Amino acid sequence: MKRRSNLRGFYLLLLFATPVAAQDITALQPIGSVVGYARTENMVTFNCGDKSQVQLTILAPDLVRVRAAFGKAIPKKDHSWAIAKDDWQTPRWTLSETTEAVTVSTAELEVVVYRAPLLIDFRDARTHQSINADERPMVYDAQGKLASMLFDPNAGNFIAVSKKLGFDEHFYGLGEKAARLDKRRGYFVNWNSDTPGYTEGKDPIYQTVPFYLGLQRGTAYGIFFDNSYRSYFDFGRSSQQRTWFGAEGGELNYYFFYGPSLKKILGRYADLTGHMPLPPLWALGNQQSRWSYYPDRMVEQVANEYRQRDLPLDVIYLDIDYMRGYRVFTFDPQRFPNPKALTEKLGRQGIKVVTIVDPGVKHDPPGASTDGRYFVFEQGLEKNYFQHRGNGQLFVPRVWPGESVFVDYTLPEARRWWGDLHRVYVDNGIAGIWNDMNEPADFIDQTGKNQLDVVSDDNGERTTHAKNRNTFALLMAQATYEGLERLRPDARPYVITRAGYAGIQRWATMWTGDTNSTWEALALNIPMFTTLGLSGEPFVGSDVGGFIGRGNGELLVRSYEVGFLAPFCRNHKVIDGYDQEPWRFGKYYEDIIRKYLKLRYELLPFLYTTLEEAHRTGVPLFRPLLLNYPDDANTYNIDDQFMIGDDLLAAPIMKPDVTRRLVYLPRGSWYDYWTNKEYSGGTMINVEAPLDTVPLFVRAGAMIPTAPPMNYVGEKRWDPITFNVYPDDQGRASGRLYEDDGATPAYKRGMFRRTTVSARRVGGRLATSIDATEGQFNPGTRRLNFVVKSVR
Ligand code: MIG
Repeated sequence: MKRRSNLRGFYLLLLFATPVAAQDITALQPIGSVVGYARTENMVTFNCGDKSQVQLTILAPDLVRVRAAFGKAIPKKDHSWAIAKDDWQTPRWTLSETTEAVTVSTAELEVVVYRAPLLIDFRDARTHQSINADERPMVYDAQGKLASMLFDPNAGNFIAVSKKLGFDEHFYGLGEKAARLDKRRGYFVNWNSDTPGYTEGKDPIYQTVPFYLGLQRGTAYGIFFDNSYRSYFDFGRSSQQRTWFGAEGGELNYYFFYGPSLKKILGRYADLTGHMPLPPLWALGNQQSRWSYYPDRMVEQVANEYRQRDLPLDVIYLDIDYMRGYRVFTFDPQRFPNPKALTEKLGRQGIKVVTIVDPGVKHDPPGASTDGRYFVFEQGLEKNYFQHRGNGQLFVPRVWPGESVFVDYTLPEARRWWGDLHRVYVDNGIAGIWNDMNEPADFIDQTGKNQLDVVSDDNGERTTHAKNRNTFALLMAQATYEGLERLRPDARPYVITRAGYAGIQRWATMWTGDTNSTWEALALNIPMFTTLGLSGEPFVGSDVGGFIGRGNGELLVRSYEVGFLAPFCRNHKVIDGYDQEPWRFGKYYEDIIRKYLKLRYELLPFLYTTLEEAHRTGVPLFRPLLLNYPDDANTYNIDDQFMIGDDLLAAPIMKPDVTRRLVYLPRGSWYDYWTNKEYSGGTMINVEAPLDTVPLFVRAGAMIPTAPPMNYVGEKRWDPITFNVYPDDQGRASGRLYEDDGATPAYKRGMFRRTTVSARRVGGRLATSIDATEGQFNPGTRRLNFVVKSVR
């Protein structure tokens, strides 16, 4: 008996481990061969024997867009919710042809389109080496062969692109995935999903970013498959030769980015899908949340506790129980009778309040509830802004308020209305908005099946859920961001989101949803944050301490030892979970947490400088080592170390009872942050990491700006600003400091100050200098200190 059941377990395991992607794309119809082509100022359109068309658009020397339509002409209509820039200045390009191929060349890229079969090969224009090439022609499911396997058989035609899998090719990006950094041999689905308690391998989860980077021997390219339908990415899982991506419908539409550097691609991707704007500086402060702090007195207690214990805090969150019966844009009159008085009181302690706003609007017609009328439902219904099913019925999902409705955010006037509704928060002194449940989740059915016939206006196209699910959160966040911008034009909006699509960085910070309070979940923090950074989302974080389940002091401390360097640093806990504020496990743990929170505030000038770089260049602050060392293959799979900017390397402990670990230091020299002990890089070292110590290293050659420790942003001025000087082997170092008012959008008009500093050895001394300043912002007089960490 026993034996048999064991065996069954074994077979079950085998079943789950079998690496098959659901779709066999090799059985699908290939696009026809080229029979002719036509060119315009920035495009080449190929006509195929089967009436299909393929179009290349030359956007920049390193950016070419590929569109294809199967069995028909490329539609005139061309729209994407993700694209921020379409006014590209066409670079110089040429076209040449042979009997076999037509080649489009820019200064950096050569796109060879073979005629028969139609295969595209992207090459480096200087070396003529292939960077990325089709493994077979693009395919479409002309005969509906995959229909039975599709999530939504009515979505349209399955389409896919196959690329040759490099023998030594690594894959990064693809947004929010519960997976390791290198996606090689992985298979992923994109379909925004509410997945509480997810563990490594769970897929899909909350967000969809169909953008990935390929890296082979230091040379990188990027592909953004701008298709919001349920999509699939196979990085060599089902075949040794092939990587492919496809979608259940929509257009075959992708952008090809050529580096060769990863950082350059990230910059271009940010140009295309939008740069992250700067958040208010306080958003980099420490944040505390709980599902749910109520009534108002409890919120005050949490704030007081933080202040009495000398723990830094900038933000407290109000989760769903602040509302009157979960009605968004209301406050519960018993629990929060005077929200304005509350935010003012906390404001005097230097603490901001952020409220949650879910998409579910309570279905609440006049007379339906005994506790008053609900203007949001009534207005939205009257204006006809809510989603309907194909048969014209109002779509009524069930979420926290019970029966609810969702806004059709594809309607510009509905977005405006929704944004304006935030006046009630702004008038009550609420500093930011937290969008949750925006996959959108529906308790009736979390898969999305119950929503398939829901229609959105979608620019008058009236498309279904298959196209609109993955962009729902993007548009809701946009509505929220733009609303806050209109209501408070002098303040930078602050929006946090759970779901999203490519481009979400323009509107919101994100957090990684409902994690577990486990070591396994903590270990996922680093590959998830670094991956998000490589997917155009620089401002990310995870519930510090983990959301679901019961942690302990050790886990909480180790979690802060990662989180204190995450862009978004917020402790948050599920409603029925054991309390998790920094003091909950006793003084020993609290003291360590205080040390790291204080250190975060000291490092704010460095973090803010690096965040501004992310805003401007698209290169994230929280980085995998490979982003700084793309030609060092030792970095390609590091899931347990990260860097902040170019200079700070952290190697946290993410296992219980462990107080030592191996740390890989890339080439160059490094300083132990705590002891200033110097190490030569390019090797693995073994270091002590007792509970109160996260191994931290500074790159030799760096100058790290720090401020005095403080308990909230603005409590003290950044005076003095200390440049911590870590000279390299030649006795040189350099650094940067970015400053602005930290609150208003004036930085967009040049009201910032960027200071470049350097140091060099002159005889037996180290000479420091301020080399250049840029921008019109006047930070006022402040002392600049230079602290030299080594005498060499
Ligand atoms: O169905 O608002 O991820 O952070 O505390 C759960 C209650 C809804 C999920 C979010 C979590 C939040 C919780 N929400």
